[in-house]
Amino acid sequence: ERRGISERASLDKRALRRSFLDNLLYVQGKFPRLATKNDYYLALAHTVRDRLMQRWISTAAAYTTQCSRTVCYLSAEFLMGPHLGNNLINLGIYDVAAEVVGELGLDLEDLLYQEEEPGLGNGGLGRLAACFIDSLATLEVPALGYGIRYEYGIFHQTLSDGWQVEKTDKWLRFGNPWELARPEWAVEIKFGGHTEQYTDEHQRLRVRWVAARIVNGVPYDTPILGYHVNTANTLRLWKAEAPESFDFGQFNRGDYAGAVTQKIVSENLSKVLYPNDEQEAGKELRLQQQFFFVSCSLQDMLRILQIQRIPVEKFHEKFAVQLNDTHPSIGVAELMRLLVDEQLLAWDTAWDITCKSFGYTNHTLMPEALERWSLPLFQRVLPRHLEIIYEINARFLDQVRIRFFGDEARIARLSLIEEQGPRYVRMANLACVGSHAINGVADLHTELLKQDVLKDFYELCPEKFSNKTNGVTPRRWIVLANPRLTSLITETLGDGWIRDLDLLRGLESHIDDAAFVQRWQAVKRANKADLATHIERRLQISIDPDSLFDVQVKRIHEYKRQHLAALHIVALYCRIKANPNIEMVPRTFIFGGKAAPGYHMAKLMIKLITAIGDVVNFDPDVRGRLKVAFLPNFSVTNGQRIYPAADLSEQISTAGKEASGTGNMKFQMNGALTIGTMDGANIEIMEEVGKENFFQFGLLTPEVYAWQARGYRPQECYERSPALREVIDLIGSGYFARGDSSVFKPLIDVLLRYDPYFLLADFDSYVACQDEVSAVYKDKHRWARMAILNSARSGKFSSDRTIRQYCSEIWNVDKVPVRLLS
Ligand code: 26R
Repeated sequence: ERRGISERASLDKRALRRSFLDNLLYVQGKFPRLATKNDYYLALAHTVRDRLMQRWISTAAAYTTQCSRTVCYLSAEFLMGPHLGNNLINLGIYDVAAEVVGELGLDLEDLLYQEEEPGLGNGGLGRLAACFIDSLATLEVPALGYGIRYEYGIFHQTLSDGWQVEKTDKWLRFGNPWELARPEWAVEIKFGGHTEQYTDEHQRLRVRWVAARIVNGVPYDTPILGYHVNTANTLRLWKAEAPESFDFGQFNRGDYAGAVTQKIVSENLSKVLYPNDEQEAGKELRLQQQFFFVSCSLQDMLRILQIQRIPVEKFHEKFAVQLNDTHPSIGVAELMRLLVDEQLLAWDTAWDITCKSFGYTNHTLMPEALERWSLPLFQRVLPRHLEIIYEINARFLDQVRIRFFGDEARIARLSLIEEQGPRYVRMANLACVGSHAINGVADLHTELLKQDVLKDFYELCPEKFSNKTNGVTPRRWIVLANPRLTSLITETLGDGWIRDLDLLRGLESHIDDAAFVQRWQAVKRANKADLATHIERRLQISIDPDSLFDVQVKRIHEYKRQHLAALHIVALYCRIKANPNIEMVPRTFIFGGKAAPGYHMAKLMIKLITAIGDVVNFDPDVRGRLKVAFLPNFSVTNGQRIYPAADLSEQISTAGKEASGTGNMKFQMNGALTIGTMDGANIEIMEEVGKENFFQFGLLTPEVYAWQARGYRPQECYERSPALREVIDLIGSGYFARGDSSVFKPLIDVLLRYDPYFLLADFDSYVACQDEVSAVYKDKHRWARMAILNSARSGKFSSDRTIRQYCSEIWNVDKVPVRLLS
């Protein structure tokens, strides 16, 4: 053993084995013959956790003594995925851990699958936050992720008769070895009540917020280790609890049940993650959740300032606070309240600090996702914040009036308050006014923000706007998810690419190396065989690993157009039925994704896909050439099996609708080719890989706008295209619903009458492009070369690149290397 490093933190194999068995005994209280698989998982998790502690403490010590400038990433969602495998990789002990458990007769992969992933996010936005947290640690940047410790994460999806059924996600059922509660840093959060004016001892007029209710926020910390560095940053998630000190008796004298009710009401705050895509103007609990975690986090930052003896006037020098969409944007008003009402700073000083602290990232162009809160609701929950927002607005609009003299329409659009009809607080406007930087998440998205959604703010302050194209972490999405590809790349290039993904360009020079191409094909074939086995077990349908794996995994939404892919499958099916001997490249269509529980059309899209599968998979005429599999409960865990096995990545949103997409990048890295529209980051993927290595189709954004302006008649597309007509008529006839024509009528009616996402307009172009895909796939060697080039040119889409840009262009933070304390 090295001197100074205790056995409990040593990375050598003997020490790991001893810790593993020790933890089984002392943490799980089991001996091997009685231990369950989950006991073994937890013993291994604690073995890894022990080794994180030294790095975590060393990191905290380095940041505290150096008073480092720190990124605070505020996000209502962190979709982290399982921790164990990622930590093994980042510690560099994945292989030795596999040996240790292997020698005890266990299988590491088996143990990894025991972990219930923390599904504390809906999709893209939450998973982006997780990739960013990984990259920040790997780049050794001081950072804290702040969010909510939901007791129930995103619902678990099952299918019943092809329909989505939601089950609650009890992820904490067997405990969570990755978190530490820090009750000593709990904070108090106020709700409701009223405000009062008073004069302080200097005869100054001040405001006091007299709350109706107080809730405690208790932080739960999870260490986030970077890849092959000592940096272990913190993900700090807040749990709501009823305060012990709160005197319920005062309100419910002798009413014990009433006091218990109060406790339940308090704890409801962090009970459940809201599935998005729901009309939510009336969701009081969601506003309370947002305020809860934002106030907890800002108060925590003030505590950190105090510990480091930094004056509150330097808040913005210590912290760069990023708002992940508008969900945490109440932070602008809350920081003003903390600085003005509690720290007693002058308004102008406080406002300067606030604007210099915040940055705002927008993640959607969908108008229904722009958050607003009705005034009565807002007033009821946050009376003081409404006053503060009025004051911010009055001062802001004074400036606007001077710049745009007499332009009342513009003033109404910029106002933080929507005044036409029922009144609302506009959270995107608050975020824009209170931030020094505003960014979109792909080139096209940022341009559309400037021209459209945030046009008025762009015209007012163009210098605030910039683009930061999204990225994903190659540690989870290549190294952990695709060990076969990782070995091949590392044997070819060395392992530098894991920290510097641009080095994948080195693969290009191997494209004419027959042995390399053959190994590449073998990796993909093995990954496909694994997924085929998984699907056969789960869904009882046989899958041919040599068929083209055509994959669409993402949230189910009309704008993402899973139903366009469904129309294509039916078109192929019609060709077979018309001519059973037709030559056709065998395809396996794999779908995965959750529909918001209240989004009926999305649920019907799932039913359509499963219903098509139920016919196509068993029709003898098809002779196995088409298979359709809807994999239930798409999640980070399932994604890790799916991306590495894909041949074709479906990125087919209506142009101008998908802000970026990040799944598109995970597919590309793992050597899938993309069929896609010119939307979001697809455009940048095509720029990187070249047109000749990308299957592009569909209307461009300006064409979509032109069709809209002209008055789009989907019925005309239907009448003009015989193939489309056949497909629509077959679905409409009830063929996929045992003759019941009513099942898919709502979906068909929307397409023929309105088709707001232009499926019918893009159908012919999509089918023609898919025919091109099949033609290329027949030439296996050509396909492999294109796939290799896709991987080789995916360096831009590492979240390390994205985070470097945030660090230098928005946050102005530098890395702080950490020395291990012994
Ligand atoms: C307000 C409520 C209705 C709501 C709607 C939509 C809440 C949350 C969302 C999710 C949005 C904000 C989201 O996840 N956006 C996705 O962000 C990804 C990361 O930037 C992008 O890649 C993806 O294109 C975008 O849809």
